[in-house]
Amino acid sequence: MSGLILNRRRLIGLGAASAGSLVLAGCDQFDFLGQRNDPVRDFLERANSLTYAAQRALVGQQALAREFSESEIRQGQRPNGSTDPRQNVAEYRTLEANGFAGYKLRITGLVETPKEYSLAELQNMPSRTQITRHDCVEGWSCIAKWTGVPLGRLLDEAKVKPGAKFIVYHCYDVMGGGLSKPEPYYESSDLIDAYHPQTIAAYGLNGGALPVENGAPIRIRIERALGYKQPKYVHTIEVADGFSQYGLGQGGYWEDHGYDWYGGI
Ligand SMILES: Nc1nc2c(c(=O)[nH]1)N[C@H]1C(S)=C(S)[C@@H](COP(=O)(O)O)O[C@H]1N2
Ligand SMILES: [Mo]
Repeated sequence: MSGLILNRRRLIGLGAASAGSLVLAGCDQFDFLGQRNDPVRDFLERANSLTYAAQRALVGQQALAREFSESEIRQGQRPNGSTDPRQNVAEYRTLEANGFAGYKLRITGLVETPKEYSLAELQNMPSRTQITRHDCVEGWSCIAKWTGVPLGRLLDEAKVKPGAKFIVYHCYDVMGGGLSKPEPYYESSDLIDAYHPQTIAAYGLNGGALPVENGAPIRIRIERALGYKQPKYVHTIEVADGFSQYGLGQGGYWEDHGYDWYGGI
């Protein structure tokens, strides 16, 4: 897989450290990176593959993200990005108005048995709770307690087919792009991150239900990745052999607008 990424991204000898500090400058400031031939975007893109290869080699495949104690939770999880899809997504508005009783989390794509889970079904499955730190590229962090179903269990129930390489996470919220070409938020990960023991489909935050502003009813936590790789408002988890067919082809809404695909920390 890293071979594919290295080819596609034309690895050249750029310092991962300097790319990292550039990324830390922030989400919102990078809106201009959506422009295809922006020099800063090109720089980030070339640095990506190096970051991916270097980080995968350094951290090992199943290294755990640091977990914290209850006393280290200092504030609520700061809402960022989309915080209320009720405003412009009718389907989401209806689901929320009914306490998400009609919500289904779908597992589709390269699986032997496509699955659908209601929120209650997910809440009745064996869960995992973890206190971790969320790092946004805008330069802020929050320590929070997340509860959810290990994603690996859901993937196992659906039985991932051979040939699967990526998981694509589809969200309800629409980021822009106009009426003719709406851009729903989406993300993707490799199978290593999807099956990582701390990767969960989360429905709980700091001991309560996950609020709308933080991604209700389900958001994915991939604890060794940056904030934008933590998709909120997820309705479909699609097993795929590539991600070029989704969105603008870079593996996520923010990736389509210039961010690193791997986004590891
Ligand atoms: N669906 C969706 N997921 C999303 C976003 C978004 O706008 N829409 N923003 C991302 C970014 S940049 C961050 S930092 C976190 C914010 O999560 P929070 O609101 O729970 O703090 O969600 C990520 N996942
Ligand atoms: Mo973020």
